[in-house]
Amino acid sequence: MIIYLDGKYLPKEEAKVSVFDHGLLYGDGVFEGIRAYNGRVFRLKEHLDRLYDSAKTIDLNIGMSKSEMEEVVLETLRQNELKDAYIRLVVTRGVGDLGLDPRKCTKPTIFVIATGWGAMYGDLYEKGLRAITVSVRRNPADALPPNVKSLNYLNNILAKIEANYKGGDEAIFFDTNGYLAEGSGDNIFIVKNGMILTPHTLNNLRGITRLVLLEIAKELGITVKEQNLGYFDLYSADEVLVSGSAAEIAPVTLIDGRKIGTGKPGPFASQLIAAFKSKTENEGTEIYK
Ligand code: PXG
Repeated sequence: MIIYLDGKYLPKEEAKVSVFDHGLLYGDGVFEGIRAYNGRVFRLKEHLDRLYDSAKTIDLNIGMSKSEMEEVVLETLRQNELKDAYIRLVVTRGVGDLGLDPRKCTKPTIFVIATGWGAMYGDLYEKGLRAITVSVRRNPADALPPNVKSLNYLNNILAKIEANYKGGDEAIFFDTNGYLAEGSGDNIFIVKNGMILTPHTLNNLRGITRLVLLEIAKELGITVKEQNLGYFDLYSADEVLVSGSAAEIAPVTLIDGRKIGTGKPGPFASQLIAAFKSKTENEGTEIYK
């Protein structure tokens, strides 16, 4: 495995970062999780735009243009001879001292890992996920905006731990106002009376897969409403779905022990998953031109 690290393509064993890196010491940095399918990187531009917007929000200067970064991602895939891959692109504040002052970090650390990774939820795409609504709330937008894809994932990890203990495959977050927010690593959708309902994006990550799902819904002529949602909408849904670059599109069939709809993945899930598969197989930035 070859890793890109700060201008070099290195064997995995040699790709090491400092213990003084603020990405490690404080979770100070940003990242993207991207997939490549069939020799193409899916929605690369969107991922790069979000990476740079996240960095801008935390006042982190990546010091490399988006087109240079695009080439680094593609070259990492080529170095590893990958056609289908999961790509982790990380930019940290860089090496500093033991104080948290980011001004001490003069150069960001940039690395890209590319590896083969199949379906995250295995056979649950056919069976459906068991989800748990967790007591831990999504970070409020006026504290750490969930729109920033930061290296500080403790909020999400606390949610995942709670879901794990309660027998769930995924956690479902509400925000501090009691509105439905998202999963620990995916966005959430409710199907009700033939419509797709999903929260606005102030209390969740602006998922790239979320936008793809909304695009597919439009192409299929399905009405989508972005609105505040609560427990009522979740428990009484006909279908519930989650979306993410890692998770792709997955049906949720059990929430807090209650069956959603029939308790089996529904027709919207299968239709959206099929359309998503066709898009991922046919669209994206070519790796080997
Ligand atoms: N919400 C959160 C909190 C996320 O972390 C999404 C939504 C979906 O966004 P995209 O743009 O991917 O559709 C994410 C992304 C993992 C893993 O290993 C999860 C994500 C990213 C990378 C890895 O579980 N979630």
